Amino acid sequence: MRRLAVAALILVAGAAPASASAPPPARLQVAAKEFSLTLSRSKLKSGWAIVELANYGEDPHNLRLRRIGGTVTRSISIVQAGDQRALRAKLLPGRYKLWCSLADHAARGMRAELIVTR
Ligand SMILES: [Cu+2]
Repeated sequence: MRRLAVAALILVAGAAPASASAPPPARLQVAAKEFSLTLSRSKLKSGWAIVELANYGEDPHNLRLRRIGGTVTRSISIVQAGDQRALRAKLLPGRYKLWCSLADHAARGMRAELIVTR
């Protein structure tokens, strides 16, 4: 059993490095201001993605990202005015809702939708 586990590890280690075979992560910038979220693109291909929240406003904002029908909410915590922060996530195909969860920001317009294609 132990020998089998070691053999499996060697197999995994021998696989091509991710950088050689996997495509680079898709990138999405979410520009936040009072009170809107503007996506740099409305569609992404499924797989690894880097989502960056850039705060062009005057107030702090955060970002929540959730696939419609999904159970996981991904987050970027509060970003101060003029700053930015990113998260890395593996996105499944579907429609995603993005919003700022601070106060009533989403209701005032800080929400957007993203389509992730196969
Ligand atoms: Cu906000």
